[in-house]
Order: sequence, then structure tokens, then C-alpha cells
Amino acid sequence: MQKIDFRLYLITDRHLLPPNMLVERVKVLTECGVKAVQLREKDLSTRELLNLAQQIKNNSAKLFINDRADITYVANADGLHIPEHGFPVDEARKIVGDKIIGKSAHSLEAALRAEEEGADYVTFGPIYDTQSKRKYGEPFGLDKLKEVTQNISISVFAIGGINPERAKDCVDAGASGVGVISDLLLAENPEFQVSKYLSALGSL
Ligand code: 3NM
Repeated sequence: MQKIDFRLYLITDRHLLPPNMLVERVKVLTECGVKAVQLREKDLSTRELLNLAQQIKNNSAKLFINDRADITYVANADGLHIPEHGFPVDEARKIVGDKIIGKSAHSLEAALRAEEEGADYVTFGPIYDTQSKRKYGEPFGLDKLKEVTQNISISVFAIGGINPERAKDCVDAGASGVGVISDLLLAENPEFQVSKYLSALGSL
């Protein structure tokens, strides 16, 4: 079991930014104090994704790769993040060994299954309304988050529509931290925004 030593988890979506800005944006955010980054660029070719992973790996933050155990291994990233219906964790370990493995969960049952399979953390959401997940219906809200955090012992990252005030509410509901895309990638003042998160989330 790997120790999760971060509370603020940046997840990427390069389409939110002007072309070719992702590497620079992630660099700035890690310099401002983001300690974990998930490269989630589902539409890139293997070669392009590997190239991006290698560029982002030079930052001080831990690097996770979404859904690609092979890239996690080849780029020697710190961990793999598996979608809910991706590899079972124990199968992914055949490729990534004892690197950190996280899994997305969209129900208590899925979170329990991920824990049972040996995941080191889960993301659970969407907690709040977020454009990218509207097609999946109503967001879960804090009560459902609390139900998950009370029933599993691995770290839970709340995701979906997160901002610094909401991050505090998620931690109060038992989350270890939050997964954030737009509120960090699009922040006008990254330093100020990261600092708001870090003080809302508290130390580990
Ligand atoms: N996964 P933002 S919600 C990638 O519920 C992702 O599993 C979610 O983006 C889940 O911080 C989400 O901009 C999008 O709301 C999060």
C-alpha cells in the first residue's frame, strides 16, 4: 500500500488551454505548490502522450497517467489512474508493480470494489455540477461523498466542480483531498489560487 502524501490533485485537459500551453501551465502550477498531476489526455496517440509525460515528469510533483499502464511504466511515472471500467487493479499491477494506483468511482459499490482490488486511492464524483460530466446526470453532493469516506479506508479525492470553498467542505465530509481540472488550469492567478486550496485543505 502506497502512502498518499498530497491533498491537491491537478488533472489535465489541454483542450481548455491555447494549443501547446499544457506543459508550461503544469510547470507553473507545480512551482506554486501542486504536488500531484494526472495526465488525462485521452485523445492523444501513444507517442504524443509519452512525449507529454516525459516533459511533465521533470516537475517536482508526482506524475500519474490516466488509463495507460504501458505509458506509466515506460515514462516511469509515479502512478496510474484507472477509469472505473478500466483494468482491475491487480491486473494493472502486472505492468506497473508497486507504483501508486488510483481508480475512479461513481458509486459506493465501485469505491468498495476498488479498495478490495488493492487501489491506493479513489476519486469520487462528480460531487458538484461540472460541464464535462453533465451527461451522467445529477452530481452526488456531500452526503454521498460522506457515505463513501465513511465506508472505505483508502484515500478519497472528491472531484467535479471543485473550488477552494468546496474543497474545505469535501475535507469536512471525510475526503483526503480534491481532484481539480478547470479551477486550476484556468486560474488567472495560479499562485493565489493554489494557495487558497492549500489553506482550505490543510496539511496532512
Ligand atoms: N472526473 P472540473 S468529474 C475528470 O466524477 C472528471 O469522476 C469526474 O473537472 C468524476 O474540476 C471530472 O473542471 C471533471 O469540474 C472535473
